Amino acid sequence: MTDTLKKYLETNPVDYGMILGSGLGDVASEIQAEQVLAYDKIPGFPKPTVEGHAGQFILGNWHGHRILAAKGRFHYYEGYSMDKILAIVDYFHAVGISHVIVTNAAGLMNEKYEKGVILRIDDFKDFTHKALEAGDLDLAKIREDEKEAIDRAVSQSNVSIGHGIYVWTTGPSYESPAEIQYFKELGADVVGMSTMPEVIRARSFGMKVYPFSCATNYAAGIKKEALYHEEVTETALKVSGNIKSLISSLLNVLDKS
Ligand code: 6GU
Repeated sequence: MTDTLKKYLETNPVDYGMILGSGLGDVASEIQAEQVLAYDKIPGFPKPTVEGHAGQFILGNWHGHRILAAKGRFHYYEGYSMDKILAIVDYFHAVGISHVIVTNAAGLMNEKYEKGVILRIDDFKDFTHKALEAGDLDLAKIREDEKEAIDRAVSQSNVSIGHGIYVWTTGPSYESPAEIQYFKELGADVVGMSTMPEVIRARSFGMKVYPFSCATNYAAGIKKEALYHEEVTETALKVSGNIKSLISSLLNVLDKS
């Protein structure tokens, strides 16, 4: 089997890549598709096993900007090796993408914010002890030019966002209230099961990275109510309009820089 998308991209190159997290697949509806390719049509590509992760690349036009979106990603808790977890970023690199927008659904710990907030991820904490396999941990921290581009995009959009530190855990289970209390004391703002290795690998390739969390639910013990899995997709869907606006203005800013 040959990879027709990669061949097509050799003659029709694309600058922007985007990874859509749990429940955020709807964000891709903003793209006028030029090509859609299921991951299982790509030789050697892993298959997502998680509900809410479609497992396809969508190449197309986002309000005048060409972009390759990955709908569905690979997680450590699915049993994948780091090579498989990084298959999407490695693919972006192989087809010459230079800027990557990375999104995820995460649990909120910082009570300064409310459920549904979008956060710019400024740095990561690795509680899996696997991140080094993706690259040097100092690549996790956002670069000044990336931060400036995001802030300019926010000021030109109708969306307000926060910023913070993301803790990467292996999953698949959520944390105990005591673990969340500990993460809070360490200065973390959101917790999730993805993104950190992708960001490190992308920066190690020299790509510009724009990482965002959508805080779809409060982490354990933050509020009296228990968390439930459907909350992730419910909130992600509500916030997807804001994410679309933010991405549109970020692409406008990046095109001009
Ligand atoms: Cl509370 N924890 C983790 N590890 N990942 C999440 C989450 C919580 N909420 C959404 N993703």
